[in-house]
Amino acid sequence: MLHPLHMMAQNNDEDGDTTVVTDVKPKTKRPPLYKVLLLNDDYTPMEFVVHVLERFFGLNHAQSVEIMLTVHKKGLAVVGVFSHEIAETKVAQVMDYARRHQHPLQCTMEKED
Ligand code: TYC
Repeated sequence: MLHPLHMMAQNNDEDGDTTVVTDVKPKTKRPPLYKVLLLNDDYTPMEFVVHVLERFFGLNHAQSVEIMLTVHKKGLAVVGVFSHEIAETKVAQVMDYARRHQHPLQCTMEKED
């Protein structure tokens, strides 16, 4: 398959003996973004979740308490939106940190629409 930059439409003119080459608009595709989600559970202490949000997502204390309470009440919340690589790193950092502290906290990622 041709790269979009190299694609051209070839149109025959009136005479039918000349090929007019028309550039096709280059279609740039920005990479998809991913939501990082935090899931509720019955055991992870609220203060630990607040600490995780401050430590790995650069949120201040008030923002972290607010998101933690949203997760606690609604079951989950989006904690940030990132490129695939950054989202994967955040999820791995949170999962590893929770495991090391023996908390069942779950963090996952989902492609944005
Ligand atoms: N539900 C937990 C509790 O009552 C607190 C909690 C909040 C746990 C957010 C996980 O992602 C979470 N201790």
